[in-house]
Amino acid sequence: MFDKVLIANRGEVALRIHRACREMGIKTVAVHSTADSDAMHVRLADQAVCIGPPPARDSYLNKAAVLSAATITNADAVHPGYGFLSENADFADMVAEHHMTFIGPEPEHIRRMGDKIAAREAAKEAGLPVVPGSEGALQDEGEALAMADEIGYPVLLKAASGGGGKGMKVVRGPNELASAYRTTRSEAEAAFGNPALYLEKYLEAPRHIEIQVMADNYGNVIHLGERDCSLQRKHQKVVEEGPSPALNADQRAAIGDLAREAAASLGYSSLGTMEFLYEDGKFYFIEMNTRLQVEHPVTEMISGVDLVREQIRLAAGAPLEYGQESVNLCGHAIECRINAENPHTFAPSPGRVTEYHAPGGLGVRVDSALYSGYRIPPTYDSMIAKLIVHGNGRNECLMRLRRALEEFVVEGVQTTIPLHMDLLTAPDFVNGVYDIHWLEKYVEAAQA
Ligand code: MV4
Repeated sequence: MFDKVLIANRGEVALRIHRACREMGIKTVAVHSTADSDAMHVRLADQAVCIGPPPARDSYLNKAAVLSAATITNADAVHPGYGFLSENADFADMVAEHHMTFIGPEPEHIRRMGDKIAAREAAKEAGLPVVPGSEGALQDEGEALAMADEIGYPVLLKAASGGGGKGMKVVRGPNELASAYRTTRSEAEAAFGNPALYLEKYLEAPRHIEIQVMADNYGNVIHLGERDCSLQRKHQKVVEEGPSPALNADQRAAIGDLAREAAASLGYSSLGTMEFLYEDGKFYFIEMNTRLQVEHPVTEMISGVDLVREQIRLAAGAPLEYGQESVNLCGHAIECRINAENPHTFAPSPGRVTEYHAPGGLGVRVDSALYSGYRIPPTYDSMIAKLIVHGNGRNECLMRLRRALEEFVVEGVQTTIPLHMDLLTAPDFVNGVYDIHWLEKYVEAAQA
């Protein structure tokens, strides 16, 4: 096992990784920008190295600075967390070249899944259902037109290097296609340096359901059920839950087995998440994430598995300690992402947290790096806490969420806690009846 892990991240996930390391007897190194000298992850780690000025590209995204910090502190592994360098295959290569272990999958798997066209082809080959669409990159407008004609409108043009909602355009008829093709292509070129596009049938009102998989270096793979992440706004998830209110036990087992078999046939190792759209009882693979995800606590609460611990063990070459038959999903979990933002306009609200009190009690978990007196820098993501509740069923979770949100005190900045309180009064949310567009419409209606 590793003796010392460098945590190449900040905020609540840096703390989450530190906690797993501590429980495993692994020493930790924090890295931080000059904006984060007083951050909780810096205070708790065994060692800390300042790696640059506030802008992420000069600090948390600075590969050479992170690698230097790992080298001078004698770390034997690097955990990238999520965001930043977590899905950067070149960085994973560099970590290996420096005789350290990247805590994640092989760089080739990161690279393959980062190219959404290659990911789609890989998923297809691995036996996963994909959305009807093009094969490989589109050659020109003519091919796009012919393909759209074949699968039927509406279609969605997607950039090979996109993901997270960037580089996509819905096309509702043939007259719109040529100009959409040209603008999406030049936007993709400008944003990602890769103009390649593909095309899929556009699903109008699906749910976003993702499967957590875990694979070792010896071909063993298990899945830990699904998370329903349909409640999102501008491609930012707001609430995630598991199990999905839309699935029954048979559907859950079927898609879980498919994801597991696909990961095995890909030769994948480490934690991974397969993202699907779900509409009219059918699943369609869209992307695979090769990192630890923000919403991983939902799975941890219903499975009892410490995903970060397992991710570290797998990277160290340890085998999975049990098979699928030992996975026992229990109860229900819901996560609310709490951002330092105006709860109506979503304008960022950085600044000093004058008072902080986190809720507790049975079935309540708070993942946050906040403390009373902490100054939230304006430079980074506005998520400041995740409130996760676990209960015997969905209704118990909703009751627990309401009382935990009532207990939560964050003074000095605005937060999205009131939005989560409001959501608990929305019948569609309470009944679990929502698709990927529901929250956006709900927020718009509230603003009108
Ligand atoms: C889609 C889709 C409908 N049809 N693909 C958005 C981000 C990227 N990960 C894939 N996305 C979508 N792909 C087809 N063929 C709708 C979306 C989409 C979406 C997906 C998941 C969660 C939220 C979303 C919000 C808008 C659009």
